Amino acid sequence: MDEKKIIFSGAQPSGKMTLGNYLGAIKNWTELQNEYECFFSVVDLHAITVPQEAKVLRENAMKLLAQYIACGLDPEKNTIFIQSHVKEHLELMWVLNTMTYMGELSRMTQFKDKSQKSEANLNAGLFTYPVLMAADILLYQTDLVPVGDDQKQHLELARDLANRFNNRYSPTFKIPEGYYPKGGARVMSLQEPTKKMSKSDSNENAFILLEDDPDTIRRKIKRSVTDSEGVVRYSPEQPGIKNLLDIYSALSGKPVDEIVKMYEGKGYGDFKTDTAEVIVGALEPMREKYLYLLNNKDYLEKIYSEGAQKAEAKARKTLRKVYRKVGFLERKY
Ligand code: ATP
Ligand code: LTN
Repeated sequence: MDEKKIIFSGAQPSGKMTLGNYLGAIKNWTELQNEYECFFSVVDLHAITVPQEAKVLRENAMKLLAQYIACGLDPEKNTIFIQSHVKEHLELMWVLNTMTYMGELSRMTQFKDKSQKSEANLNAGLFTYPVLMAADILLYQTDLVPVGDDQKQHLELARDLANRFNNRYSPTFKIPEGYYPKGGARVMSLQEPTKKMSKSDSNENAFILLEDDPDTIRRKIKRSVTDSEGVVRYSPEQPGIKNLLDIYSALSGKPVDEIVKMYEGKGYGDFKTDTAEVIVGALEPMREKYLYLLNNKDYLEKIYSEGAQKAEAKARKTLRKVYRKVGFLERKY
């Protein structure tokens, strides 16, 4: 029997999950879990490249784990774990650091963006962030990496590093491929629909959180920025309406054309009310499960502990090979 192909992905516990994270990432993961052997990590080591308060980071890591499961990732089928629990990620990162060129890292657009925004915190971790991400991926001999297209450049580095190591020593790492959402599903801000919906936005009306209650969702959609055309149409000139149509379509499974037809001759009021109900209908069962899971800390701890053990066993194998090829002495006791 053919072995299942391997998937690795992760999200940072740097805030609360938004509808953007769900439609751009986790929803895809749930669709892949039956066909592949999957590793999904809460990447807390990446999160501290931006200052975090310890208590909040711990809470967010637990919440993100609960969201993974509430959104439909089955802990029986997948390996779900906390990145900082598997130290091999850091050990492989060190080796890869010594093979990564400064020039490669300074060309990364995420680094350029983030370093401009946080000049006061231009730490080395922000610079080597992509090398840690490469280590995450390569440790598990990953075939496919489902991420939003903002991560393409980082994935390219992981591929380059894998090839570089394989050529310098001998074949060791699988070369991973990216797996991007169909149609590039990028959910936009509800307040400035030309910018992506981001959990770190200072305006709470700009995003919908997976943990928002139905009334909050209705209020945010009602206040979402549209335009003065007054016609529900899928056009780049109406980015607010276009974004709501994309969300409506992704969550209901109805094609955009069909939704546009349903609102012919009607104003934005009806369309917004119905869009809000589609979102509430999709998120409410997940929110209930999420709240239930958060009250079951023992269960969550069991999942992440078992996950770390499974992940470690796989990671250990790759790291042992790497250490041998690089020329480190083997431990004898
Ligand atoms: P921030 O919003 O603070 O910039 P982030 O949400 O982009 O952070 P992660 O939590 O690491 O950072 O992202 C997890 C995944 O969610 C990534 O694969 C990313 O591509 C995807 N993602 C994030 N925002 C959106 C969005 N608005 N639309 C679609 N996908 C998104
Ligand atoms: N940088 C990623 C999160 C991440 C990741 C990974 C994604 C860290 N390590 C490995 C896929 C594979 C982001 O989505 N912001």
